[in-house]
Amino acid sequence: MKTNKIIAGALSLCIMGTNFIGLNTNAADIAASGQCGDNAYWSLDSEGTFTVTGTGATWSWDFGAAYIFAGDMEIQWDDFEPMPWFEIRDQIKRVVIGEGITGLGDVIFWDCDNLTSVEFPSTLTTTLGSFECCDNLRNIRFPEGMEDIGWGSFLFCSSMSSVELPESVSTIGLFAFDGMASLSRIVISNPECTIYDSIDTINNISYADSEELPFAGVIIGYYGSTAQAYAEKYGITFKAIEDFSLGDVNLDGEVNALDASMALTEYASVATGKGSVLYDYQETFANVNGDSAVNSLDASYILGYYAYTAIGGYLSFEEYMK
Ligand SMILES: [Ca+2]
Ligand SMILES: [Ca+2]
Repeated sequence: MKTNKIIAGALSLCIMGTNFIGLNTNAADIAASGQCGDNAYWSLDSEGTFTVTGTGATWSWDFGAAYIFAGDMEIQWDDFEPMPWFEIRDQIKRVVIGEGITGLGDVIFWDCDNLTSVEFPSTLTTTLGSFECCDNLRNIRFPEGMEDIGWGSFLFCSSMSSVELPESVSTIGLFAFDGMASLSRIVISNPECTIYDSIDTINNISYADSEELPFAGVIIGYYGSTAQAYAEKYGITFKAIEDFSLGDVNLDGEVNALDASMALTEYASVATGKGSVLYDYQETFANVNGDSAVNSLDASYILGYYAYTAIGGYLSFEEYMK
């Protein structure tokens, strides 16, 4: 029951939004900074970029007893200890987590409604309730060392339509992707990922709605995976990674210029020393000629196949390549 109350509280607090503390800061030019972990520090610049630097995990904050119970709008403030930037959170537009940071704590970016993009470092392994109620957060790229998407990590992130998880993600906690109204697909590329066994682990709505409907989108994973078992248990549409066409780098069911552009971006990023921007499973779809690298040749084959199918070509990509 405790988790139910917490979720009810989180939802109600989302709805209450910025009026909830009655604050109206008009401080666009103020840069603020401080400590947010034993060895972690934060700063917010006048452009709205919030940066975390240092090493290790950030601290967690919580709303203690500051829950607004469904049907009972009383707030108990005694234990309310939000993150230090709580009152200026609407100024945060972009979050950059620096190399060396390994974990993001609970409700660290709670209800940052103007936050649209987040950059994670290669060192990050865990999140925990970190982005609850971020209504405009859209695209997240997880580092390939990401391991644990903890409890409520993206709860009520209502604008995020697609989530792709690298093979390194080994656990997805309760409510991690719950209440995500726009979510239409999630790719879980670790066949043995431990997915918390609840209909509310991945869902468009939350238990707070009266009906326990399953996630209305698609779960994409490998045959025989825990992702397939989870989808089947809760009546969610499942698509197998094995069934997508070679060249369909973003696994959207079509091979087109977007896929070619992803292959080219990968080539440019690797060639300039910035590292891979594709997950391992995406590279297998991008490296269409099966050599050692994703490069401009693959992009041109993808474009060629796109043109071929556009005029009615029906061979598979593999057959086309012969
Ligand atoms: Ca595609
Ligand atoms: Ca290649």
